Amino acid sequence: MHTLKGTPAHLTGGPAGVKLPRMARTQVGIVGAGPAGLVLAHLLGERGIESVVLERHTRDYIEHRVRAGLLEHRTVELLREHGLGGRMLELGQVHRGTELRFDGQRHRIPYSDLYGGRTMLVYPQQELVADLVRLRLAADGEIVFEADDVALHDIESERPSLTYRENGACHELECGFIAGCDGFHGVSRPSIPPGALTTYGFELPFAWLGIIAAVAPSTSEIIYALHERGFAGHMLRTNEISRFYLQVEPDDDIANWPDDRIWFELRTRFATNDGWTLREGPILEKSITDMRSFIAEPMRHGRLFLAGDAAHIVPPSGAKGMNLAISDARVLSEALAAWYGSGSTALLDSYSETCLRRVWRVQEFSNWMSWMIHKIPDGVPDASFRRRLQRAQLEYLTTSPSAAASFAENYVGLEDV
Ligand code: RFL
Repeated sequence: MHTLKGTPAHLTGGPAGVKLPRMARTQVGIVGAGPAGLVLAHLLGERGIESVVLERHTRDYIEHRVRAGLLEHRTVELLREHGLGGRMLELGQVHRGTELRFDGQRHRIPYSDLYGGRTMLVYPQQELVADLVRLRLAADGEIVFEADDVALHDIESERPSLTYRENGACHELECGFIAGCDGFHGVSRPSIPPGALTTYGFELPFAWLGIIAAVAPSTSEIIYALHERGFAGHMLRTNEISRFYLQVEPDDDIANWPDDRIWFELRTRFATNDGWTLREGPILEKSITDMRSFIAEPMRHGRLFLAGDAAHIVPPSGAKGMNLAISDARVLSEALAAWYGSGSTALLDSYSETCLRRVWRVQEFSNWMSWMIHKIPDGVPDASFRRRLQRAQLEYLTTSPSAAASFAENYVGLEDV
């Protein structure tokens, strides 16, 4: 019987009136039902490896939480190959190029032509999460929604466990391994002893005010616009709904942004010399998101493996976070399959290094892109010098086929990193 060493007092019968936990077992305990956790649960299930996913929010909440929208070619292929992409392929929009705007001029980068015909797909993250939940439950997979007070125990031992509360009752789940897929603010990474992880990161001096508007898109391809007032982005969702971003100060308050001001800024920052016009409509949602870079190394401690935003955050400019999360899930599923198939630890041992090669490549690209498309604030050291570099970068990217090809492979997603 598993010991309860390290278990919080409220689960060991400590304080009066609290029940002892109910014990269950699984091969892989997964914390978090985001893209990383759900894709991992599917890939493991396909290989006959059991898992239980513990998610702190309700099903309804995670199926409506607005997040990312752009899927790399490689992500789409993975989901398709594993039978997870039916609805995504039916409803997602295929994209073959993107537009960079500066000085009122429009520059198209035909990334598909530049990268062997590979395309991107626009499909909202919450739709993908809803698909993955539905398919997992249909395959008799176990997802515990509203799992409160999830805690990790004995992660350095061969019998790690998870404790949590569901409807007030305490549960303990003994696991072969734990996958920490609970995002940047989850409990998994902080369960690793201080000193065992090296972390890297900083806050970028920009933030994004993001809106969802009930209006048809004014473009058929994503637009990244740099204006002297700051960045503006036109993303796509559906024929009736569009997503826009405006660069704002990191400490700005959404209360400072009435709808009229948002549309004025979007109109101004997107303005072109050729009479392009922006369609406007009711704003359904608005929020401000900070931009951060963060990486924790290694992505493993004992029998705990971190995946997705739990281990790394990239600024959203390159639209990569969900793609990285799904890539980690794939690598981890292969490593766990090798362990459960043959007892080999080789892929588990190389998991962190394998993922981090891609993570650092994507981190570099996302930072490069962030500094290229945002107005560099006055307070940044050497701001005027950086602005001239930014100009050289934009001119090179929009005039050199080699530079555009390099952008294309990073944006659409490198195959073999
Ligand atoms: P998630 O999606 O954050 O899921 C973690 C899950 O864990 C749950 N959780 C817990 N559960 C139990 N106990 C706890 N203590 C828990 N703590 C947390 C959470 O409720 C949640 O359900 O992490 P995951 O799976 O690693 O996926 C990462 C992606 O969500 C993220 O990287 C992307 O949204 C980033 N991102 C984009 N990525 C792309 O690939 N393409 C894009 O176009 C793109 N655009 C974006 C983005 C992120 C943005 N924001 C909001 C930062 C645009 C924006 C504005």
